[in-house]
Amino acid sequence: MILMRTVSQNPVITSIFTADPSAHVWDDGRIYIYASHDMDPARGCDLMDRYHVFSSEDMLNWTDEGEILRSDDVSWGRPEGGFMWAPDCAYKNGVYYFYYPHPSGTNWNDTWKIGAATSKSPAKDFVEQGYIDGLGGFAMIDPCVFIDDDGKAYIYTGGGNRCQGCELNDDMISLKTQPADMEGLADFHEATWVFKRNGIYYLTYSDNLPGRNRMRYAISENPLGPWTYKGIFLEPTSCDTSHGSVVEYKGQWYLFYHNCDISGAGNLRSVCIDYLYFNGDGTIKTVVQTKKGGIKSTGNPPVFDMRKYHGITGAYGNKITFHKDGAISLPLEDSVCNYPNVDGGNGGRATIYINYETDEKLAKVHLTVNDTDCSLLNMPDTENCAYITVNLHKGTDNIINLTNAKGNVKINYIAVDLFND
Ligand code: FUB
Repeated sequence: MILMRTVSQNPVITSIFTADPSAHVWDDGRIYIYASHDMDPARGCDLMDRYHVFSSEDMLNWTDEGEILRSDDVSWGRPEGGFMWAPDCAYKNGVYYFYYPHPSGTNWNDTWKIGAATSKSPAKDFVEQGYIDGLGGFAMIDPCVFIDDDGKAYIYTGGGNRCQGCELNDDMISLKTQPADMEGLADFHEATWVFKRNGIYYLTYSDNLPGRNRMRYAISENPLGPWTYKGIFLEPTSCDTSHGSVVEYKGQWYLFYHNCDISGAGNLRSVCIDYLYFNGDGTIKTVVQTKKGGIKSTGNPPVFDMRKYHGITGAYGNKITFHKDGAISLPLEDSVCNYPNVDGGNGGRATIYINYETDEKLAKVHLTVNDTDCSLLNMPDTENCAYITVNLHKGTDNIINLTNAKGNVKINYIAVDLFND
């Protein structure tokens, strides 16, 4: 059975750790999440290194669109990599602009810049375009780009108790005005998000409550303020950081945020979604954080065209148990399961679904594809399928390799769904 949700649950994405969700609805009618990726094991937020994008039509089932950028791709980035923090994406005149904070030097805290990458597609083929001159410096992280009804684009950054905003030029990667402090925010920490509803501009952000950041908001009649503080709308989650985006999709408003429910660890976070409601006067009601059934389906679940593979390996002898039905048990750390000869079609993106059983609360398996590291995959006992989108070669010589990283786990089979890129 491949992962298919008919009832919503939080966290939404369980197979890898994702944080800082920026959600956008694009012209293809789908909703996309641009998230940062907490690398497991974590070292603070230092090792965060790559961005995956997720999309959906029904809000319950999320396609992993694959990785769009990692620190190795950033020509001007710090030599040690990591620190690919909360991103955002914007669309203008046929181009998608992906914005991300990243330090340019070893001394990361003093060298933050806001990078930009562009593509003609919402979730693939992004090409790095350098960083935006005039932004950045100490703690100026968490870019948010808002495009107003008149087509004017604004960029906001902020961290370390300071939030700034300014207008972008039409090229979307240079500044039209000087960054100015956003006035009127109470207890601003980071995680700026700007949206507009009924002619009112909203600026949401996380506050400084020690170890348990909440989300607050302010409103204005202008995209660059001054702002009028309005209150807290997300109480603490299971996480010390808080970061979210507010989006309308098919007539309903949602809050995308993250918590630590899967890991129990502050730097291994997971994206969640809940309804967001407004009062008659435009103020925001406190978001109710749900575990199951909090939101309803808004459309069709995805259609799969799977090729199914059973594991073939012998290299690790008695560390692996083979089952008559083709399943393989990976009972020890370092036991390995190989899937050679996986058909990659014409080559390109493919989602690998791994059907498993485990009694562990949170088993973990390390995935490599053709010797490329593709992260640790979470296998919580509340699920039976983990999935991730990777790149396969053209033809049938792809090798998928699973190494047990934590806990006993039985791999029933993997299934591969090729994108029609
Ligand atoms: O994910 C790294 C950092 O943690 C983000 O940039 C902040 O907003 C906080 O969520």
